[in-house]
Amino acid sequence: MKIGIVCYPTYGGSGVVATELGIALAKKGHEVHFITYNQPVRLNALSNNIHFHEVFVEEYPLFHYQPYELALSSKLVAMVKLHDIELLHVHYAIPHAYAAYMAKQMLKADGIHIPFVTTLHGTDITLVGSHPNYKNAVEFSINNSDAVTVVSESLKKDTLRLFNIKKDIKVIYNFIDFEKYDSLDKEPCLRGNLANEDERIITHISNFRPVKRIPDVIDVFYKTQQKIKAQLLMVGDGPERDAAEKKSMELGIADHVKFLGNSVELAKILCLTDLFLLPSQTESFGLAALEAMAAKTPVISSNSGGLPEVNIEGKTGFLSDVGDTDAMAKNAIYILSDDERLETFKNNAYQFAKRFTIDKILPEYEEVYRMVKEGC
Ligand code: GMT
Repeated sequence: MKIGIVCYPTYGGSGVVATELGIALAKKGHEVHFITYNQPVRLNALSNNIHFHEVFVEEYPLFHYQPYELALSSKLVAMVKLHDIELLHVHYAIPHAYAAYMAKQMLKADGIHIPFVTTLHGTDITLVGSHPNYKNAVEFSINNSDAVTVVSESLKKDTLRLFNIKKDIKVIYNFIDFEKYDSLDKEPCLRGNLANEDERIITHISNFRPVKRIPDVIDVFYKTQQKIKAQLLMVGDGPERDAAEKKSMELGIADHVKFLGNSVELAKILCLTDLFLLPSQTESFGLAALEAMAAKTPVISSNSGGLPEVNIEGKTGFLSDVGDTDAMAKNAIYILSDDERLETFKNNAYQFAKRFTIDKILPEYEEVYRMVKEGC
């Protein structure tokens, strides 16, 4: 199939899922066209089957806001015609589903029928999409998609609760390409560069937005390191980073907290990690937690959104109410205080993550593609 993928090309989970999906589809012989404003950050596997088309938005003094949806829908029309793309798969509703709907209508006027699949990722529903400023347009573009997928049962419930949805919504979980993680076992883990031998390594990875509750990450670590010698690796960047650096200085733990910024070496960082922290306010799935588990890392998380579908209480880690940093620290200490127990949690995390292997998830997307093509 010739598939056009639209996504945010950044470090965010929706862009990562879209990119990894495109790479896997290309490996299976599909022709994949990424159409977005920058080359996706994880798109490092250029091959004959992968194409990238950049959407340009000209600066024009009249425009207070540059019309990205317009440029995107025009580009979609042009690329569908030029490359005979058979379907579009848009990740994150705003504004991608809206642009795909417009492209579909424009192509229809030329006698070309192109279906589009919309995958909802989380904040496009729970935080931004349901805001009165966007709600009508988001609801319209979801209802006019040829198929709609969401990344967890929890997000399906939220979508149905927040919008008047007339379409079937299919749950297709986030996934992991285990090849990337399993091959790490063959490389030496450079733990010594980041921590002393008697220290545990605790990691948090995110875009440091308020929804990730970065101050809670620092709190949990602060309470944990009072009982367990440890280092905290803070990976990623975003609006909450400066305050977190300041807080770790004020708490006198700055020597034990390393802010590494954005990294494309997540698998390598996770392979030397003992425990992953994800105390988010809301998380439709928690791809970062799954990536940690694939690297044999147990997870201490909040119990919000889809996290209980990924992190299993007392098995792959522990879940607590949002903001309950005492409980999170207590559970972190419990896992980290005993080598044998830590090993059991690590193995459980890895085994459970296998349920989300790309080999199982990819055919689910292919099935949706077949369905919308046949319905065309
Ligand atoms: O985590 C973020 O804030 C980024 C966000 C995105 O849309 O890029 O991630 C969302 O999509 C991921 C992939 O489907 C999910 O695993 C994340 O849980 C989800 N984030 C939230 O719901 C906050």
